[in-house]
Amino acid sequence: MTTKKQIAGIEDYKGAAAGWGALKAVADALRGQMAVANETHGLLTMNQPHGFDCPGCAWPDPKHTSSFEFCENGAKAVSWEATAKRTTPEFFAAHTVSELWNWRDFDLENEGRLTHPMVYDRATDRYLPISWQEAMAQIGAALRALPDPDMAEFYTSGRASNEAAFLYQLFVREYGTNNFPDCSNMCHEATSVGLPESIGVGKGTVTLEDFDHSDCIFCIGHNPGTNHPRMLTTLREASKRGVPIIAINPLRERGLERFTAPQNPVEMLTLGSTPIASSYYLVKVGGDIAVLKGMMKTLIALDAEDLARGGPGVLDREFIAAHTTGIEALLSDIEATSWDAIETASGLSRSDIENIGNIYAKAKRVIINYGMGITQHRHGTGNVQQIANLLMLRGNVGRQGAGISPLRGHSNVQGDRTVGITEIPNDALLDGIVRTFGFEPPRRKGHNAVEAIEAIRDRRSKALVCLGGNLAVAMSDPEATFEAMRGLDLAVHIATKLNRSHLLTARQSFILPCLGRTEIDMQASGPQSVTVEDSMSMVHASRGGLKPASEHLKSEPVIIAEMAMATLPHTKVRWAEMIADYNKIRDGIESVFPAFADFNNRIKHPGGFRLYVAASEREWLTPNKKANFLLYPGLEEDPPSEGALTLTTIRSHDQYNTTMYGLNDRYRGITGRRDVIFVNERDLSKRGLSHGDLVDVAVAGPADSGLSGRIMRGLTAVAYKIAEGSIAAYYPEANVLVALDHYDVKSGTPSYKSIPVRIRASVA
Ligand SMILES: Nc1nc2c(c(=O)[nH]1)N[C@H]1C(S)=C(S)[C@@H](COP(=O)(O)OP(=O)(O)OC[C@H]3O[C@@H](n4cnc5c(=O)[nH]c(N)nc54)[C@H](O)[C@@H]3O)O[C@H]1N2
Ligand SMILES: Nc1nc2c(c(=O)[nH]1)N[C@H]1C(S)=C(S)[C@@H](COP(=O)(O)OP(=O)(O)OC[C@H]3O[C@@H](n4cnc5c(=O)[nH]c(N)nc54)[C@H](O)[C@@H]3O)O[C@H]1N2
Ligand SMILES: [Mo]
Repeated sequence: MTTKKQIAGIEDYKGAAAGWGALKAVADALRGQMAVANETHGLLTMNQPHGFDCPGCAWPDPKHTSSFEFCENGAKAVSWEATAKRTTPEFFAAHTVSELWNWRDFDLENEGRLTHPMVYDRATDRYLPISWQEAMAQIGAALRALPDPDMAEFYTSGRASNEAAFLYQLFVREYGTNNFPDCSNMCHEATSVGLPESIGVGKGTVTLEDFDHSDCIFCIGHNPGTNHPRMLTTLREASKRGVPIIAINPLRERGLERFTAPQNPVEMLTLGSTPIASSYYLVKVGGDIAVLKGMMKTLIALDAEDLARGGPGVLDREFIAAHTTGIEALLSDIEATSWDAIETASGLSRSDIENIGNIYAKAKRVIINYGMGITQHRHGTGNVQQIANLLMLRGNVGRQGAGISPLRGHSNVQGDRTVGITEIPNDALLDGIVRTFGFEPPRRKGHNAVEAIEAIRDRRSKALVCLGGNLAVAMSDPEATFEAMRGLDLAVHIATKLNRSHLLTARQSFILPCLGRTEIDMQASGPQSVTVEDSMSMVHASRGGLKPASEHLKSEPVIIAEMAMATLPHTKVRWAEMIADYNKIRDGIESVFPAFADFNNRIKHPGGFRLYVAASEREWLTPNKKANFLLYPGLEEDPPSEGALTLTTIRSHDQYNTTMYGLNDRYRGITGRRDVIFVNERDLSKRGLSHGDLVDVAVAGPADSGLSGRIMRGLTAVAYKIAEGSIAAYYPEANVLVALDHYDVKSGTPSYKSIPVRIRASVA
């Protein structure tokens, strides 16, 4: 490789993931953020049996949490919440909303924790303090004034606890709508829609213990070093046992290549590291279906060879016969798919794919992990279902050491769904509500995230309540979304920190500050715990230990209950009782969802309990009571247009979704900036460009798809180890390139990871 020219803030990262760099990064993040007295307590009780659940990610805690499980990005998430900085009424008095709009997202949140309920005053263009009582009275009146409850949207971000989410869906359903756009709609919706059709549950089937028994692990389209760093410990153990770990990703991610455990002094002092992925395949963005079909093709060929030799074959015939339907159609689909087409769509050679297929065929117990690289595509649901097909061909579902493992995003996004945050409620949920609370919830389908924004844009919806998150910035097409949200009659944000969504003011706008998960939640019956569910269906308690950031904060359950009481004069729900003692909320959850039987007792057990996942036991909750092989016609999500590249949007190491902790992306060698685009060197030179050049990125046709005319100017091109034909930029900045209607039709998940674009030397 030629020596790269030196560009400010861009260099190759030479170290392993985690290690000293991680410790230094935490020290940097903690500086100025965390109240000194809080520091030790905050970090040391994280993910401990009697402490709080880390708000960072949804990776499960190991059974024996006796040793402190260190994670750089968890530490950042905690220090960001436990910061000593405050966003006070004085701050809002000093800055108009129009002025704040021009601040960077980083600077808005960096002001620290919100301290008082605030209401927008159009005359002065400022947020002014308001009493809780008055805020609730005005919100209740505004919601009651809507002619139809379906004209309100109720967004949930996945940090909300089970207790908060359960009360929220109860309030909203008693109010009369199923409009529950949530962050899951932008995240793992392809899993929630795809897996129930395949295996009857919309969740992963593995447990953390399965990783100890697996003899082959796949990591497809996720970046554990940054987004679920505690997973590296598990992968490292597996790697030391000699388990092949196969990464399929368009970018070379350092966290998947090598890892130094910060808890392991020997590795750190010797600067040693454990290799993680044994094989790394740079698939083209959007090329996963082709790889998966290529692997199945390999498997089928190996099976035929083995049968011809008189062997038993490599397909699990017993499993297929006893548990599945659809094998014939799948076999003909795979047969009809040519290697040429597979090579073109995946960007990998036939021999590479055969190699992966061979490793898969040899292994007895395989786990496939996947993340946003799989779900955020126009064929996201198809991707998920092809993963299920591949696993089912060898019976790799519902037995020890094997299974499907979607890595959830927010720390309780899976739990929120379990306790009723869904725009498509099933009868069991609705009947459970009738049985327990005695009111008739609406049964018609509500809006998902994209539909909610469309309804707001078209003025069909007039009110938006957000339980956390930063919907406007997280959503595709910010221009359309921003304008839509400015046209609302009512906007209510329950939040810990100020963000851009709060600045999109409606006729009436409120910011309601809440407790974070690290803080003591004191109610009439004493300090309260909440519960969360991780990626592997483990439910456990979380109890904060820090003094609240302000005496005016309320917990999310209390805010929701008070909003419900202010909105619903004839409510059937005993809100006051439930928020005085969260055990009563859990009694309600248990009564609506029998899977939570003996809820309050079971969470007393350190580490909690696992919810029953039928597919893990080979019970298939599909309409035909079988696991189904499902087809995806073809290989590509969009017909390639001449000269176009496919853009994917990714997270840096210093961000949590729309929250920026800093401007570095250490493992990718980027320091102090985010205005970059990662491009393969050959794609640069084909266009007469080189490393460090300023480029513009514009969405490529087809002209009638609503995709053109979107442009990002003046990004610095970084020659990077990325699949040819694919480029990557940071989320959320690159959302200007994603049209609102660019999503998976089956699940509504925006296709943030596959945007056809062209690049050229910048004219800015
Ligand atoms: N520190 C930190 N932790 C987080 C978050 C955070 O922002 N910061 N966010 C949380 C949330 S909500 C979520 S959903 C998860 C997200 O966790 P990830 O799923 O890891 O999310 P992304 O950063 O979007 O990265 C996706 C990975 O997919 C790859 N990729 C992109 N396109 C494709 C493709 O077409 N095919 C394949 N095979 N790979 C592709 C990218 O190169 C990248 O490595 O993390 C959670 N944890
Ligand atoms: N281009 C592109 N777009 C994407 C993605 C992508 O990969 N690419 N990923 C998508 C994904 S996977 C997701 S999950 C969404 C994320 O979408 P969201 O979940 O809406 O966004 P976050 O950035 O996680 O929300 C941050 C805000 O949450 C609030 N907050 C933090 N902690 C708490 C708390 O304890 N309680 C309350 N009430 N509020 C709190 C703070 O005010 C903070 O500003 O973005 C999606 N958008
Ligand atoms: Mo997510």
